[in-house]
Amino acid sequence: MEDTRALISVDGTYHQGTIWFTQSQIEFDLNLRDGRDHQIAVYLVRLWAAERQERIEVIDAASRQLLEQQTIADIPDGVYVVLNVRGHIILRVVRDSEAQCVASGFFLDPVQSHLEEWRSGFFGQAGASSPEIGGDKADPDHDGLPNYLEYALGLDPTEAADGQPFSQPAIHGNAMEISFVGQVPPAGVSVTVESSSNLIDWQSVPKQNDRVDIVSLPYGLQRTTYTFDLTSTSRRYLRWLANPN
Ligand SMILES: [Ca+2]
Repeated sequence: MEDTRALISVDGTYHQGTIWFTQSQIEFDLNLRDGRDHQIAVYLVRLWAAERQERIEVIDAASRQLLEQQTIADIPDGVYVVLNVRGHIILRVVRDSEAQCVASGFFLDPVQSHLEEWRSGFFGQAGASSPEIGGDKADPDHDGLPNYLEYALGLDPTEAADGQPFSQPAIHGNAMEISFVGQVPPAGVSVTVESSSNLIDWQSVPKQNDRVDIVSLPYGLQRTTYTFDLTSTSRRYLRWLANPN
């Protein structure tokens, strides 16, 4: 009969009662090179009837400084010890009782999408999960550009100063020209522009005699220049939209 306290196999077909165990301590060397916070979990389980107490320590690999520790008194029938870590750390499981030191599983948070990485990179895990801060429509730097548009345009959503990436409009005869330098939008994201003469009726750009010119620049940047025909109207309002493809 399977012991359901044991971790389930990778293919999900059976419970596998395997553990690391020593008489003293177990160390995992974990080097997270992306500069971001990660959530990790260590699964502890008492598969046989020995009372045991363990301590989980997170240690900076370079300085050997103790960053965090949690003590688990009398390990129950399965517990996940969850920790938030970043950089190069040593995760140490230490025996705090007479019994052997054991650990049954070790889990790293799942691979994030490009957007999720962008979001947690700027806002941290707590901010990224808060709709008011990390939500697609949130504007925590109050520059008028919602997060998803900042993502699409390659801007910093925590820095209002870079939220005005557009040139001043220039008038040439019956045409108005405005340009924007930004990153090429990430894969899966489309950026479109709409214009209006009354802020009520909006139409996609370009229309009729409008023109859009895109010039590739070094370092993954591009300059997009919009030229609008003002023959039939004296006003053109513009809005930028970003949406998943
Ligand atoms: Ca913003």
